[in-house]
Amino acid sequence: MNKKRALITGINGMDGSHLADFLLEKNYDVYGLERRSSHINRDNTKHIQDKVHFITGDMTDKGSLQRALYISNPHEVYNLAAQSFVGSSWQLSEQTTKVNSLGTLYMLESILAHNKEIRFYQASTSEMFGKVVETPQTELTPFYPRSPYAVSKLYAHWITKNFRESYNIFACNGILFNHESERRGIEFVTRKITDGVARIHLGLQDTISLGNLDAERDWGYAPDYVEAMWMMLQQDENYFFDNKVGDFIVATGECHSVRTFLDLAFKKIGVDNWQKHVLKDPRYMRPAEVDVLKGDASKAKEVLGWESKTSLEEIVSVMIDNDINLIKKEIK
Ligand code: F7E
Repeated sequence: MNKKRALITGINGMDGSHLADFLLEKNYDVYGLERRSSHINRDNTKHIQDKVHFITGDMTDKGSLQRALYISNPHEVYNLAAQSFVGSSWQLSEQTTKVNSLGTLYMLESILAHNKEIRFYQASTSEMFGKVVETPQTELTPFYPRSPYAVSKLYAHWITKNFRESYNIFACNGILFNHESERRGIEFVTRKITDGVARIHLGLQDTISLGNLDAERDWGYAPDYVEAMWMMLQQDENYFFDNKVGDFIVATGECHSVRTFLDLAFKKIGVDNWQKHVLKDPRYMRPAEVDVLKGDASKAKEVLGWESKTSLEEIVSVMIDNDINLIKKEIK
């Protein structure tokens, strides 16, 4: 049987690289869209560099998306490329909107023109629930975005749904709650903490500067979550169109504060009283905050058979071990 082909945008990001690992394991031909730059960052994909077909492109350049579809001729497209850091979306609101909203529209239009049979996954986000109107959040909970990032993703969510309903294409929105791994970018709070705690453990620094410690998130493990993305696109076609099962919450159903994350991280290096190591820095506070998110992934469990497998303790532990090793190599 011919191998299945998948095109992943944002291949070098945390999710893109975990999904590439997962699809290679499943014997897919994996194509990855990456932006041109004088220093391409393939830290997350260097272990699979020889297996992935990299294509230069940009979500804001429709011609490059058409070209990527022509080269890869995929069965499945996973749209993971984004300006994904909420904190920067106030400073970069236009770029955030171009990449996240228009980029998704360009990809959908390109798919329609290339081959309507392509199955499309859109990386939607729990940030769309923002100032939540009910807890836990389900696929039916109304949205209330609280950042330019969340607003841009809301457009992408609805245009994906609209293209599905208008053109009958197999398109899914995965509404993923926060998910982390050792490949997370250093600007996100979990990795910032595990990197900082690792440096404190190794005697390289004394403190970590953070913003709002009371924010609560539903944190899962990225490798578990990329499996849910894939499962969404494997649904039976008749079932998919008859039952309109396009959008799925992917979450653990548990929610913890940044403070609890700090507890777990410092406990891992044997420190109980971490308060003296954490400084509150107003630079990391956001103009509008999302206080608490908690997802109900019952539909994903029922329809896809998906469930989160990794506990927050395990995630923290893997991330800290990884950071300690990386830093040790860095200072050798
Ligand atoms: O912030 C608070 C911050 O930047 C989490 C992205 O993947 O998940 C992610 O978005 C919380 C916020 O992630 C610092 O205010 C405190 O309440 O790790 P984060 P995020 O904004 O939740 C969603 C689902 C996405 O879709 C996004 O793409 O932690 N916080 N102190 C801090 N956050 C950061 N970054 N840095 C701090 O110093």
